[in-house]
Amino acid sequence: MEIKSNNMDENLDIKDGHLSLENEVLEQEIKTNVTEITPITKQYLQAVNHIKVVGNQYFIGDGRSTVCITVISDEIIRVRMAPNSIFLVDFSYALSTEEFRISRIDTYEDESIYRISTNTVNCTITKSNFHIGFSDRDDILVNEDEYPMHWEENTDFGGYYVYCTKKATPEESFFGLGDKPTEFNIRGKRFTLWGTDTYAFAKDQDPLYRNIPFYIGLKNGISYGLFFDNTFKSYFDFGYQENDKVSFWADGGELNYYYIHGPHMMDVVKRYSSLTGRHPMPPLWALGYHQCRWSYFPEKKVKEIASTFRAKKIPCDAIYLDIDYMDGYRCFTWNKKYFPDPKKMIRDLKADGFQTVVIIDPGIKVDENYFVYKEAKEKNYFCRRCDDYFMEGHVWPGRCQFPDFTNPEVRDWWGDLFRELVEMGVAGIWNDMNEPAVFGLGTFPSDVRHNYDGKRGSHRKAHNIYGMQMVRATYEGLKKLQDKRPFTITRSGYSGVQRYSSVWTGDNVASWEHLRLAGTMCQRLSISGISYCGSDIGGFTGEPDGELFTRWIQLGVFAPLMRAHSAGDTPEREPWSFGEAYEKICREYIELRYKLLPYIYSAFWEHFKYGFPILRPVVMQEQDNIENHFRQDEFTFGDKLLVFPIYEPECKAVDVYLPKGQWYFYWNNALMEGGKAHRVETPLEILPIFVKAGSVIPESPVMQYTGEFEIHELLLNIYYSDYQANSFVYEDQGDGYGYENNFYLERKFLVSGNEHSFSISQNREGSYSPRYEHCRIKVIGIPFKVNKVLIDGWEINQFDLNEFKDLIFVCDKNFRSIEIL
Ligand code: MIG
Repeated sequence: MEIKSNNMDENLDIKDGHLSLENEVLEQEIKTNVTEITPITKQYLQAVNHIKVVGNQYFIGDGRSTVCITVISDEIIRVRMAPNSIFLVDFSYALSTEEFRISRIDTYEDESIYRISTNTVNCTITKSNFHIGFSDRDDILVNEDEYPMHWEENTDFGGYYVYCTKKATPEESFFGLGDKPTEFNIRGKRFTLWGTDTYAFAKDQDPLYRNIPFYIGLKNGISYGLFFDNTFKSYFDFGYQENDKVSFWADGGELNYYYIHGPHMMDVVKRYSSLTGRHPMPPLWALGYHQCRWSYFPEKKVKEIASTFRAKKIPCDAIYLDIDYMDGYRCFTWNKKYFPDPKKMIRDLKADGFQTVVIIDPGIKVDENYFVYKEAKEKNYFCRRCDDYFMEGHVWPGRCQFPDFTNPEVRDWWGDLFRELVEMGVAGIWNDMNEPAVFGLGTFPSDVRHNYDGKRGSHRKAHNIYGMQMVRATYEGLKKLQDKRPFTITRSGYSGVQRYSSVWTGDNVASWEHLRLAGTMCQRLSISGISYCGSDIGGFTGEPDGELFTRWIQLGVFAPLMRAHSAGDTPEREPWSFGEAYEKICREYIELRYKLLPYIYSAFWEHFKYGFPILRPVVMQEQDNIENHFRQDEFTFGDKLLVFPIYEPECKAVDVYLPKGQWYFYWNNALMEGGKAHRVETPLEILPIFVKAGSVIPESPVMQYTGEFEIHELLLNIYYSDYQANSFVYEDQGDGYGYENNFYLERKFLVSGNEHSFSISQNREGSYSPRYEHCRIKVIGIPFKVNKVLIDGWEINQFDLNEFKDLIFVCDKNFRSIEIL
């Protein structure tokens, strides 16, 4: 590593090779020097006049301000700006602990530029104007400043509004930013990040619940990501104000961003998820179908819903209790009139294959006779206003106070409150209202103080991470209290929330427009690091008709989280609520979900282990094709199944674009050529699903709930291709942490075919061995007449061809190779 050191900056003090910023920073927090400077409008970085190198950090200054550029990995470069050369405490709720690789760093300097290069990215600083640019190994400029970074004194609160403006080229597209209810490609739009309770939100409404300051740019076939790790209210403008500029800015904090190189969108998303983490493996049951409503009560009603699922043979794994299960909406209590013996009810439900998930909100009722309130009050765990008054506000329980989840001690305490629920057998926790939502006010006033993990801050700084810290406390508490994998679902979240929870898209509406939004929003969440997501099937508010509900169930099969939910003032809404014709189709699709569970579980593993998003928009498969930048209806689940959900009433047919390669239409195995669109008929019972040629798709028999019975063989559907293709199938115990200690099985398949033969090889990783002994192999689409089947070199004499010419045979689960001639 070649490091050139330039003029020393007197403001920075180096001890043992480390910058000692801590002390200065603390001082900065207590005594800002606002008064010494006359209020200014925007200030810009000036010409670079000194550069200092400390390890992989490059401090570049203009005499007043300093920018710190850090090489995080070969593909990730971090940029921070300190207007008065004093950096804030370096602390982030977003980052996970993954370690990165830096192969080498080179620097280059001449009169006009300073350049820091890894083996994939160059970060170039133009000295005369302090513009920062990023280019790839071939010197293709990928991203560059339009203006030098700038800021403005915040005379009301201290600190600075911080701004960054970059160039947007005419063909550039933008994606990401979490849950925005708008078109998938966000070019031409402006957004705010400030988590908000948005009941019955409208298309294009902004902001919604989540705060994900990460976007992806794509131009000329090259993609990059930008993660602005700043928790203050922030803004993103993608060519809305001026078509050729992209800006992001925040009301405070540090201008602190990560440039993430591609060139492929998949690389960008994977690297972003290395930075901010991934959802651990969920319990297998949590990938089944969930039934929710505001609210199922009393106990009799809950049991009636559960037994109707079983009587009608509609699979279901989870049932939810919304706020009415509590005593006067007091968290961690039960309404004993409605639920006299919750432990027994939960046990009975479990015996019938149902897991119980209960809601917990952040508002704690002010009530001297309520143990949670008393404890938190004694321990001083509630949030306070600037003058030390408690932060009080009305939510469901009436007058409430709110734990400060940004205090690690509060998080520990909160986590432990779940002990009784866990002992009762509750399997999952649903955290709602954690933006936080307050009736009337919307949210907390900005003067509310937070511990912010000892770094201190007002609600201006903590608002966007409050909900995430709540569900973190919930998740970490559950993890300590049980050996099983926690299941959590949250409404609010900041980047990194995926380490602790699944999310749902919030209070949507029973309309066709919202069905389409659900499809787009889940894809967007998925590429924004939050793969474990879903929408309220059927629409939360309003009333769907049978057709809309059925189409939503179909979409839901292909959402990582499949949950139906509805508001209390709407008619009941279960898969059987719309008459038999709809019920039949809903059942078939929920059954399809259960058949696909081994595939869905494998796609989740691919997310957890390798960082692939579960839902993948078409642009991610073929980013060079500019038309794909605007495709938002179809997407793949994992990389083998492409679906085109139907977003319109009485839709007779759709034109589905299939990415290059060959695909089989799921319903009749017709082979279709990719790289073009195909017209597909779409009667209500048909959701267009396509399987990539060369795929190995594991299939489970239909069960009424996961683990209902042991399987005695695993079905592998193998789709012939005349090219090589990889697949893998993941299995483990379905719960617990064995997988962290190699106790799992990852089967890696390689298939390849030509006009006369087709072969399948298997390699296994991990020490788990499923109980069944055999695989039933079904090979679809063989174009030649089958004469011979060899398993590990031995010819077998038993194989069948069914009426569709699928080749079917049974073999040992540990086969190494199969040859079909
Ligand atoms: O003020 O708990 O988004 O899913 O059913 C409404 C009642 C509070 C909002 C959630 C919704 C939930 C509802 N909650």
